[in-house]
Amino acid sequence: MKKREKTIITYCVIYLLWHTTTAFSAGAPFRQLQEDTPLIKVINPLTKDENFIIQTNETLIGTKFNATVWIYNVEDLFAYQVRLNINDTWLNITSAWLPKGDPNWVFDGKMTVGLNPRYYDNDNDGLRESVLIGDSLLKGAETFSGSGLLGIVEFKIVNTPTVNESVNLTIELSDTIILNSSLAIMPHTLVNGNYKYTRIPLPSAWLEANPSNIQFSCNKLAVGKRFNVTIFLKNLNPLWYLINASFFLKFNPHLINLSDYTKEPAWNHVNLAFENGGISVSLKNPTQNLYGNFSLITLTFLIKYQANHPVTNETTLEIVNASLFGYFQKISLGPSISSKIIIEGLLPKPWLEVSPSNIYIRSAPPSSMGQNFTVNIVIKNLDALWKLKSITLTLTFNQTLLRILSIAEGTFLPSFNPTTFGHVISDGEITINQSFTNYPTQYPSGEGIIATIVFQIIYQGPPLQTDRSNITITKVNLRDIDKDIIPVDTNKILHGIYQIKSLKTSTISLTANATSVKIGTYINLSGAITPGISNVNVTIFYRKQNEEWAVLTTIKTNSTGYYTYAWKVTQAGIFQIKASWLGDADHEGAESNIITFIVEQESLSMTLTYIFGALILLIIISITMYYIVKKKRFLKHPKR
Ligand SMILES: [Ca+2]
Repeated sequence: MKKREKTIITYCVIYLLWHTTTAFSAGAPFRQLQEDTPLIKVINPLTKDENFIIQTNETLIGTKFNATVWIYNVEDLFAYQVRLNINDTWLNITSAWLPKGDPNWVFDGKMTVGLNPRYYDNDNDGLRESVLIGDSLLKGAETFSGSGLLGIVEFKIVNTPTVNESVNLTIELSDTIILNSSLAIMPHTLVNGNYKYTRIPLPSAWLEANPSNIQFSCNKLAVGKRFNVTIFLKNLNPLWYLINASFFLKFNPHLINLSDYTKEPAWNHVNLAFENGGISVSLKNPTQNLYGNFSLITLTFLIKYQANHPVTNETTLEIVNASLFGYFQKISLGPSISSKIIIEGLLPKPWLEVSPSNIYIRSAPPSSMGQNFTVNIVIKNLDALWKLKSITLTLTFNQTLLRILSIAEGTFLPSFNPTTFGHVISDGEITINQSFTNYPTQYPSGEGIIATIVFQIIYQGPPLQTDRSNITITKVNLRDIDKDIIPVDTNKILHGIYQIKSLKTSTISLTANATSVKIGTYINLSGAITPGISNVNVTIFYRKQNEEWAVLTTIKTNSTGYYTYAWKVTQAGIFQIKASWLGDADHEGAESNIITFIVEQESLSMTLTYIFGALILLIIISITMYYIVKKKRFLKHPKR
């Protein structure tokens, strides 16, 4: 097509549009509702319908709002014009434009004539009561089919009704023309807009945090747990036309922290700012008119702190400084409803112990090889409120030194309810599992044995070598009836340590100077430790026949390892004695041979000697007396 020809056609269309208005408007055949014909409709962009309803107790003079004009179900649209008429007592048409750049525009992205709107103030009062908008494609351009935007008109409120009154107006379409690519006029249907302004206040809305109460009990580890709180807007009248909402959510940041949030899809713009003592939330530009009860945002919190039982902490999630705006006015709000977060202090934590925790074996090799020792795995400080259901624990040990001979279930948990018990032994590791078969009727509390393990010593090093194996509780997993983890006081877990020190051997000798002594006399005992070890204790034991061993004395060795002791025997009978020493850091102790000896009563000959001696004395005394008597007589009767 030649440029000149194209220009002529274009001018024809413009002429048609802009100079035949009166002729077509008089005809009005397009107002008849016909199905399948294109529909031209005034649309409120806030509500997506033809109603422009303002309800407020305020005087919104000067407030501007937009109306859009749409066409639906058109085919082969080449050019259009639309006139919009209002009552300029109440509204003024301040602006109108073709929505260039808007993908909804029927001629978006196409070359058009680009006509400017025409405004009408027929009564010359300075307020425009009518506007004509339209445009045309250039000849040969691809025409539009479907539904799209024709134009946008801006109104300003210039008058409002008095209190408790309403104003109803029609935003009227007239003089509408739509042409197809043959420049033929297409029949169509019109739907006017309705404007209603009512001077009574709208009911208040309110913000509400949900759930209203969240509680973490003393038998649940709360730190690290997350919970959600949704902030709802309730009772929002659709005539508010909500466009933004902001509020501050106050809480104790020592107890909880915001970790995440979920934005509602209706909001184009969400902004969260962390401030001291809370979060400020700002929402803008919903994609639709929101009303009724709906959620604004869902916040995910993380628990930072939990006190110890019985202290309980709580924080309110308090909605303060809420400010919501509708398209025409600030939204009136009733009192906000807060959430309360209660965090009960955590119960005292249980822990596990290897008992005995210190296994120290000293012996000369290879005497400990093949020997056994037993350790118990004990749970301590268990509060019934934990509602323990199962225990899984793992122990590690040095499998070159030790091996497991047996693992037996402890009596603690079975004393409360029936249990299952199992264990798995792999390389240097035992995993034990014990749990109640059903929900317990009585929860275990206190302390007791979970398992009894018998270890066998399978290696002993050469003398003076020490070998060690930790018996370490590497994993503990206590679960409650909800299968939640029961925390364990890891600082108090007591691991086991096994040590074996290989010693040098020693011997101890014992000799006595007699096999038979008389009561009241001494028997000399002596001996020596080999190798000679000075200044160590030797204990001498004795027993009378068929009686228990008793300690006779403890004495020290001299510088060469000898010892001596003189025992004064005070009791008659057959005695046995032995000596032993406990060993020292490097030597195994030893026990001597047993010596038997007799302690005799005083002998019969001795007794006779005494009697004989007494007789002789008596005789001497008798003879002496005789001579004394005889001499006295001689002195009385001299010279007889
Ligand atoms: Ca006017």
